[in-house]
Amino acid sequence: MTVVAERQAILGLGVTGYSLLRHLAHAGAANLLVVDTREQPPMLAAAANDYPQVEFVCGRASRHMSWQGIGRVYVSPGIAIDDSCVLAPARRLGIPIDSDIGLFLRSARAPVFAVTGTNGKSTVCSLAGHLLRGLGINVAVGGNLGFPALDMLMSAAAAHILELSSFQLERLAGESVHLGAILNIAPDHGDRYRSFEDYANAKHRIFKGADTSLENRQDPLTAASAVEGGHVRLSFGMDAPKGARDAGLVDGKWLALGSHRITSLEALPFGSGHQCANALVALVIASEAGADVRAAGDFLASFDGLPHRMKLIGVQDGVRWIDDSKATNVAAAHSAITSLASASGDGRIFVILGGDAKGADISPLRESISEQIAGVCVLGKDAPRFVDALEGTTEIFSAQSMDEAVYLCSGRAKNGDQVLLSPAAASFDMFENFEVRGRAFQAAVTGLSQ
Ligand code: UMA
Repeated sequence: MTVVAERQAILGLGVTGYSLLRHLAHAGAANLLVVDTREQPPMLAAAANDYPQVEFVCGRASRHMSWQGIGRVYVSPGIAIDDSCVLAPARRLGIPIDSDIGLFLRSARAPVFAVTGTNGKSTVCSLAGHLLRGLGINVAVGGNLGFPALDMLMSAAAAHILELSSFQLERLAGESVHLGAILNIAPDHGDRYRSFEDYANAKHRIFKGADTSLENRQDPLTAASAVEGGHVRLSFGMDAPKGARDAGLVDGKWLALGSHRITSLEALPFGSGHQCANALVALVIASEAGADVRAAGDFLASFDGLPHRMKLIGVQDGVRWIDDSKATNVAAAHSAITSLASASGDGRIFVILGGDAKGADISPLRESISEQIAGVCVLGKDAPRFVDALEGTTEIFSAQSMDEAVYLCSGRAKNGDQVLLSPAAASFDMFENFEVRGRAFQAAVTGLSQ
């Protein structure tokens, strides 16, 4: 009898789909099918060149294709499984729906330390990786931060640090991680979830079956319920650690793991804000991964941060320009604006806001617009919603492009002022992603001096 290997399909040909194609082809899968609803998905040219034997169905053709004979479909995170028209026939046929993260978790040989949360997860994962490498542990870092999870399997790491978005978590079946952390939960992705509760539930999926759960003592929404918590329940927060493996601040200035003081805030290039919380999570992860964290202080201090997160990108005529393009939701922008205001004394601040607000309620941002915020420039698809939400708080002006936004702010800002790009919205209405938006901001600022 001849055994015919089942045909596997990949839905989505972005970063994730291409990593799935590489992984499955490398594992010897024959007869693969790649489907994408876009006419020209980003990785099509590269994938078709590398895998000429694979069938690609893109654009309009994807809506009329037959799913008969497909044994499994791996769906990219950008596709909402319940609402996808192209996936509807596959669902009707009962074809198992899988994901790159499910496949990664079933394949990984080293323990997986997974991090989710509305904000800060890429920074925490990168910082934990920096810390572990510095402390002598061979670690791979990947997931939602851009390096696809399956690519981590190509190196022989002793531990995997995995950033997970709600989109990736929502489609896991029985797979679990060694340690799952939730940093914070605030409204985001309102265009994808029916309710905030659905979004929070997707985040909490990280705790299911985990050996260890790590929650934020200052954010009750991150707390594991009695049924979801790992065998070991750990926490972090800006107060003193509760247990020997918890992280916290002692006497308001010592970063500590249990009773061990690791380093003082004075020795670090950041204050007691969210970057301190990020450092506390990284400490717990490094310690749980087996590192001796007594020497962690130097590595926390030498972490340079990630691009497009509160990065000073230039000083022109005494005006400081700060790129926080990664602030794609209201909570992130609120935190950026208020922390910059509290660190800036009386200096005036201009803020560039707007883009695709993903259906979010923008009105909580009114609280961020203190007297120091001398003006708000709005741009992008939801600019009128930002104007409505912030009316009466400060001067509000509109721009049609990033160049114009920078130009309008430069005309108002004087020596000693700061201009902050922290949009509180996704970038997809005007840019390919938040990185391209941040680079457009940088280019416009550079252009001011030319
Ligand atoms: N799309 C289609 N048709 C398709 C397939 C995709 O229209 O057939 C659209 C999606 O609706 C989406 C876009 O194409 O708007 C990209 O979707 P994708 O699933 O192909 O994305 P990838 O390129 O594989 O990138 C994904 C993550 N993107 C999303 O979840 C939207 C990346 O996170 C992640 O870095 C990458 O996998 C590797 O894991 C980005 C992101 O914005 C940074 N994440 C969101 C966030 O952080 O808030 C969740």
